[in-house]
Amino acid sequence: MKELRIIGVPSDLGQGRRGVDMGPSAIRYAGLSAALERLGYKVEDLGNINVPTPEMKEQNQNAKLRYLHEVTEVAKNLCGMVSQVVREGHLPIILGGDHSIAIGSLAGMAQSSTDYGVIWFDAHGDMNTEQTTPSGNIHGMPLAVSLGYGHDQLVTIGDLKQKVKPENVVLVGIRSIDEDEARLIREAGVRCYTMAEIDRRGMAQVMTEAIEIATNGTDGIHLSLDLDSLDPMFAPGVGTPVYGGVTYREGHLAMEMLAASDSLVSVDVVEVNPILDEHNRTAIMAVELVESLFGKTVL
Ligand code: EXY
Ligand code: MN
Ligand code: MN
Ligand code: MN
Repeated sequence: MKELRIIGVPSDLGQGRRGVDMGPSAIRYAGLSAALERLGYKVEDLGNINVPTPEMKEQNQNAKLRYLHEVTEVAKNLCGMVSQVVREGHLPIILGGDHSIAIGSLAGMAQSSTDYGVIWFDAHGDMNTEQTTPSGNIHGMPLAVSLGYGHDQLVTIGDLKQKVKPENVVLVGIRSIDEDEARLIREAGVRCYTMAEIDRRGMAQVMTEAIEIATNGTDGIHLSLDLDSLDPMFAPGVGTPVYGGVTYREGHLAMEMLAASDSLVSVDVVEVNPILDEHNRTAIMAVELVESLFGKTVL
């Protein structure tokens, strides 16, 4: 059983609404460490990465990508920390923050020389680039960046330009994609399980295939868990909620199947926004999903 290392990344620089920088605190407050210890893991919390607050920064108003410089610095720091944790033989649990932080997680995993696949659990594709972004928000781009598409400053973080092979990447839970973003998903050759496909074929079948794709020829799976993958009924505390999402049980089933696959190498838990939440229930949901992911069962 690997030891677990928690890394907080209190960043709200990759998107437009304040509050997601409080995600790591909210998830800790919801009892993450204790829950994992109850499952028998040795857990160490490494604290938070230093992230500037938007008020400190004079944003370049002409810049197409908002807070490009700051997001890059945060990702570089996280990259170093993740690769070190993995080299020490531990499994990193990275708490966001907005989804732009996954640029650093995946760069760190790539640097650690673990050959991994990715399951990107999200309402969104996160496959925009500098050319296609409708918002300038970098949290809509981290998967594209990790596949080598996008701003030079972002794709060159870490040793390799392409952090993961597209044939080992799957999107699950998708229901909101921009037009040009859809084109890149198809071009890149990433398998995309939309909510429509989950409705028709069921989460069990979809996750069986997703795990197969992400583990095919790799050492394991990085799960990038965006809480907006869930329906807002179960996870209201997110910045970009979209109706028609993954249900409570579908979410747990997916995590339980990942636990049973015994292939998890690292995980991001992102986009929890306590300001938009109701009594911290989205952070509590996040902790419950992580418990299932790390093997919690009823019997
Ligand atoms: N596709 C939209 C954009 O690029 O601005 C919305 C992206 C939301 C991304 C969220 C976190 O997953
Ligand atoms: Mn902040
Ligand atoms: Mn996302
Ligand atoms: Mn999302």
